[in-house]
Amino acid sequence: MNNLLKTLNKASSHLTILNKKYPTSGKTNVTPNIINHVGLNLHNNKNSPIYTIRELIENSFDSASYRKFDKYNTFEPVVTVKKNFDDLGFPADHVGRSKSDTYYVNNTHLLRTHTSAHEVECFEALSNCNDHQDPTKSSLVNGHGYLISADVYRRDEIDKTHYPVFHQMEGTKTWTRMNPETQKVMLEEIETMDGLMKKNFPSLTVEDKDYVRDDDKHENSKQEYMTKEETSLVVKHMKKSLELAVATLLKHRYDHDALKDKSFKNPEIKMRWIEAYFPWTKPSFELEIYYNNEWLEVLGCGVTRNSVFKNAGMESENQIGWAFGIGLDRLAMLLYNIKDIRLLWSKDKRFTSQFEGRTGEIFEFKPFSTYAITTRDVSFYKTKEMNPNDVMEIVRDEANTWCYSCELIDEFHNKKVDKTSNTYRISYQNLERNITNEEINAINDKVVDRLVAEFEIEPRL
Ligand code: FA5
Ligand code: MG
Repeated sequence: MNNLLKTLNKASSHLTILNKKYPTSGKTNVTPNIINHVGLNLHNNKNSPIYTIRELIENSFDSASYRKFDKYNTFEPVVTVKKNFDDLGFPADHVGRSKSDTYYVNNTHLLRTHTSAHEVECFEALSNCNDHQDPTKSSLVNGHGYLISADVYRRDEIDKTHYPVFHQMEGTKTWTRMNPETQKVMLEEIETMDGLMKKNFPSLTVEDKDYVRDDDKHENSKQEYMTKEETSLVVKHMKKSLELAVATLLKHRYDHDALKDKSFKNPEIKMRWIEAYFPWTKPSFELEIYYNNEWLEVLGCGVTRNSVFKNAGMESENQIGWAFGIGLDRLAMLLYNIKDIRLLWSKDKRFTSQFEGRTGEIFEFKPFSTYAITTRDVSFYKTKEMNPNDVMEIVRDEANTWCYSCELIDEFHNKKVDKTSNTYRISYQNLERNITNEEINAINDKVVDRLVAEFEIEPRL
């Protein structure tokens, strides 16, 4: 693996992803292990829980909409820096752009870090659609939206809720302003969604401050080109659509529990809205749900910025709309009670057999025996700047799914030698069998060798 990586980064002038050849550059940091995940597309695999979560959310969005959402589920993951960051207004110094957070193919291309990378091209497609009932009119008058599901890639920490590849669904809905029909359809849809909520989720409570800021200096204020009333209407439509989608998932799980256990009572579904920041929406929010005695963030969203419409060549002052991005893997883990994110990728029969032929169902995953977790501490003096994500990446590349977690557990400055010491604790576990100490030592030695070769660390014994 070590040599392969060197080949990728240094010697080889090209690398191939999904049969396409890309020239490499000094910025290239995508590893063979990551490239091996490209094309697995769990969101399109009927036997993966990710597929079911996607489908249930898609159905929920269509259930109350005048026009069904356009679905995009096969976008390839290599995109330009322009699509992933520039078009969305990411500032030049945003941490998301750094090599320690993002997998770069070369200077101009990367593995998308979120499904928002496809917003602009999907808006371009939307702006050319006609209304399905009246083809003389643009579909945007009465509202038209799209849903994109895809694999996304982030250089991140390693633990049981983080994996460098996960899946997101993006969605937006957009209308033409200043048109009496627009407002009527928006209000009708809100009413339909309200009706569905009251009927299907009588025990749902939502904590929401429910106001729109009208203060140009505030980061989360309404946009200048929209009125307060319009903003309010778009936010309301967005929040209802998202509450309905998430509540639908929870209900599927509770219905299953009730079927298994006659005394099971539907718990109260609790959600809350928090203010957030994204460069391409304003105002922006996050939705959290209360599940198993904890508040969990499930999605980010907001009112689409005028600049995004403009970048898609639309008559930007004429458009209003919302957008969201939701993580499918964490929702799957939550609803099926899958405790380790690596399991989603497992080919072990004890995992896959529980999902085969059960598309569309949410149920309790039955955990199977797990194997020992073995820990190794790696201590060293740093001789140059390094980011914890760089260490994680080397561990991930050498150990692949055998790595359960990796964390920086100690850092101190030794005044006598004027050096900073770091200790990382790496936990190894194979989900499918026991691994021997020799196997673990071999991997751990490779990790240390790589740290010496690439970061000139001085190992401490
Ligand atoms: C985004 O990625 C934005 N693109 C979302 C968005 C879209 C906002 C459109 C506004 C408009 P964020 O980084 O918070 O935001 O990720 C969105 C969701 O993806 C999170 O709420 C979470 O559910 C999931 N997620 C994020 N990081 C991980 C990870 N490492 N592993 C699993 N799921 C993750
Ligand atoms: Mg977030």
